[in-house]
Amino acid sequence: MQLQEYINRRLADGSITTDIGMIISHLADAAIAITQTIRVSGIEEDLGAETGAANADGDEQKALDVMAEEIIITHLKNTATSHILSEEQDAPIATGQDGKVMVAIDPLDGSSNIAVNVTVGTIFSLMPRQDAPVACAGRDQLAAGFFTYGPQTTLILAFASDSAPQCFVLDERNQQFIAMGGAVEIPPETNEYAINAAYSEHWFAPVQEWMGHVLAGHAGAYGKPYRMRWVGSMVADAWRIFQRGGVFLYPGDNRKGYADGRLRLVYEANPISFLVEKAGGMAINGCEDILDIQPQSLHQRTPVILGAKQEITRLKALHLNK
Ligand code: P6P
Repeated sequence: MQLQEYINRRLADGSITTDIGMIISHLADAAIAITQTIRVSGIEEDLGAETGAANADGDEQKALDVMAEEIIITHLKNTATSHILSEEQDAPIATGQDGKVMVAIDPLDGSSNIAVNVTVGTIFSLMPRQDAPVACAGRDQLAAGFFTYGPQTTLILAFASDSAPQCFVLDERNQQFIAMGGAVEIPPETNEYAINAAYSEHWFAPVQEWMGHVLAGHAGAYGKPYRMRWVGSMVADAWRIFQRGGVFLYPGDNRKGYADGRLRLVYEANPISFLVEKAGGMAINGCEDILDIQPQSLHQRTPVILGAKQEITRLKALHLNK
């Protein structure tokens, strides 16, 4: 089934509004345009090159960060999107549309990987318009999802009315997203984790203790061997978890400025946590569900610990007991 047919069926059964359906359709068109731009990166222009500018959080901007954002904003201009809340902008962009929906975006997650041909992606969150315009708590999102630009361009998407996310893959022969597999479910148990172990000296006690049990394998409290993956693009690690299970951790640590980790609540953690809970997993900041956090600012960070329910339950207990 093509994505537009999937959207049309949801419109017909009343589970999504016309505004939501149109925004998703336009985001998909933007992702196709970004895919085509990436395919010629390094041929016509090095899109992994730094622009010399930095985004609101001080991250070095790459050419593709800027181009991806421009493509997305252009595609959203003709929808019922009232504001765009972007990682690349200090403040929300008012589109001038009298729409009921705000869209938060990380236009190009993992952009440092562009220059080395590793999967990157676009993360999006659809929220009810608020006059501030301030982002809602993650649990109140209208829809959320992300695209990956890797060996294939893919999409994982969930609406508020869904009981599970749905995945799509771009058929580049006809530029159509095609539904793949059924309802996505994260198995409650796993032996695969994603964390940047280079920071282990900086982790706080709960993560240190959990990792001690994990690395102890059969002799440890969890009694089994694990394996580790770390792509350096959250969308790539998350996509793997939605396909074969696992857990992802970017916890807070004692590095200066990293008490709440590196990832942003509104346009990274919230959309992916929304998908994770829809898929039967858990997403916490250590002690509480990420989706229950009330955003205080657009670029605020949060520790992110998400995926298989059994492991996340263990990690939550370790945080609550500390
Ligand atoms: P580190 C990419 O810059 C990102 O925001 C996430 O996509 C990714 O998981 C993380 O940062 C990688 O961070 O500290 O390992 O480079």
